Amino acid sequence: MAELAEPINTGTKNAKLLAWIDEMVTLAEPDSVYWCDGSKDEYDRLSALMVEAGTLLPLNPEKRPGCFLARSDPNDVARVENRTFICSRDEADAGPTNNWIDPDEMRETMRGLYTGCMRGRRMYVVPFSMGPLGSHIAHIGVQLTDSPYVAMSMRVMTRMGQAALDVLGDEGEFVPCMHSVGAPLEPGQADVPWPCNDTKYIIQFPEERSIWSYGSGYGGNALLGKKCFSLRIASVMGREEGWLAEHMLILGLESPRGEKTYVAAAFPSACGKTNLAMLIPPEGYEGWTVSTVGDDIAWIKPGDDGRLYAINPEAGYFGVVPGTSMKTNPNAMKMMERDTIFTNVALTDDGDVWWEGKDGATPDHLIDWKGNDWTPDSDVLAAHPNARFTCATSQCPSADPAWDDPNGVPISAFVFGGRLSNTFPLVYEARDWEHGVYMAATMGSEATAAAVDQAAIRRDPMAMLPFCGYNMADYWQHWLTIGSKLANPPKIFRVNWFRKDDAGNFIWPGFGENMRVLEWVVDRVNGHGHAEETPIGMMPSYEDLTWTGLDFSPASFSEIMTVDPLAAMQEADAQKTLFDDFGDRLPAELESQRQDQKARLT
Ligand code: TSX
Ligand code: MN
Repeated sequence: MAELAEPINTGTKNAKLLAWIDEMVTLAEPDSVYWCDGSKDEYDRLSALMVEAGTLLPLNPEKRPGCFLARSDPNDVARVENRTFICSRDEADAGPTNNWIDPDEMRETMRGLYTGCMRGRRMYVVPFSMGPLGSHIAHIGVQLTDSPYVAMSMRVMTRMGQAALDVLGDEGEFVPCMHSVGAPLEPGQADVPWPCNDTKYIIQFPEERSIWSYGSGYGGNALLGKKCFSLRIASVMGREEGWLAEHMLILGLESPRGEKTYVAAAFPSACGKTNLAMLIPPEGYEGWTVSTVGDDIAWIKPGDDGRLYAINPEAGYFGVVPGTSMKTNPNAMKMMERDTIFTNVALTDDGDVWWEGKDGATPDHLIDWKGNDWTPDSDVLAAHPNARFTCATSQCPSADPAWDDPNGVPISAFVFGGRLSNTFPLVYEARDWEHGVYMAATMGSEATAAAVDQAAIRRDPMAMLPFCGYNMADYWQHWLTIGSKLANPPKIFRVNWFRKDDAGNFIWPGFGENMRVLEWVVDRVNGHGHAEETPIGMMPSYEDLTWTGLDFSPASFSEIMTVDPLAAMQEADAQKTLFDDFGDRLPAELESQRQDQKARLT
């Protein structure tokens, strides 16, 4: 076996960290402990180790230099929301939209599962910074894990290693993140390429700001800096400290006049967030530049000037691969040409990767994500629909110059979107901050695939349903409070790229053409865009958008923008069910916004 040198700590005297590691080592009984320094050399040694173990397959260095393919256990392919718990002392603090178990009971359960869980394995100590090193918006975490795949991925996804320990210092605070795949090895027992356990728990303790994860090595279950820390725990920190942790992409829009505007946008899953974050403007927008700060998470803090400043706490992308092509996201395609970890895509005969939706012809033969032979006649998908690429932010061709700026970027607009076949228009603007919070709180999306027409709308307030670490009603109040304190709050918009005509076809061409909507958003926030007041909010007329290079008629615009007052009233009525779930914790402002909306529709 390839060996990792220097498995001992030389990096910190932080007493709280050392005591916690001692406690976890005693509990989990790993064979050895390795402190990650975050170097490229260490990354290379970790990958060599995993190639030997069969966890990683090196791809053809001519086709995909520096790239690897990992195939997960077929039962460990996505986040497990029904195994995810917010363990606050009081159940009401987790709220009706989160799973809850008493924290003492949960700690007992987890201690039981963790006992001896790392036997026969090495524990990696993974210090990391969420956010630019030393940024006043950033925070430090330390993950303990028995998965080298996780340690390696954390180097891509975060600022990981000695540099994070240096920021932590001997007295600094960190979020402890305990992780085990839950697959101890008996002496002499052979390992498997993707160890995991059928029993899975993803636990957040909001009061002590800690994370305990067990049984999964995949994505948000295991890369604990991402959803667990940067959204669930950080949302709690943000409420206590007066900032926002949001499930948002951040993009920069520079006009031909050199005016730069930053927008943060929240969408539920399967709406193409990464594609929007890396959008390439269409024909007619030659003088414009769209740049990417982040594609998934934003930490947003009020600045001294009464504006909001955002950082992307992550340092890498963990993006869905299937559906990505030169048409949907050329920047992502370029980004994953090298130094990328692919998980659960298909393997071509010449050592490259393939997935459904990739450009070009479908190969005659592949090895599918489960490791089986595959041909176009096979009745299974070659790549898992949730197959991912793990790749450094610095490799993104559209990376914004300020993506690593510790001060963050000023946010001028919040955009909230969903996948909605009818009723909801292409774009509209909130009347004011409170109205915008109401619009965002009631947003929703249709489940993908499955039912074709009348797909059920799943409410997903601010796209935070699976990610808010406390009572969603308190979170809405926090949004209202933040806005009320801002001298210059961002404008709030809703968009819907997914409206369909009577024949069931998408009306809007989507992708790069979304730039036309973003230009109107930029115009509005910079004070030179026109809008009409309507019962649901401020809306553009046909002439308010630029149509150069696109054949989109006023009739089509009318079809995608028209809101049937009866359907809008039904929607406002349906929102009551959502609000009622929160009882008297619902901010009165939101019910009053709903009533005002109904009154305007009457
Ligand atoms: O990502 C998407 N975006 C945002 C892009 C910047 N997708 C893919 C969603 C699944 C992840 C979209 N799909 C978008 C969109 O704006 N719009 C649609 C719907 C659509 C799909 C295909 C076409 C038009 C609209 N037309 C043709 O392919 C020719
Ligand atoms: Mn996400």
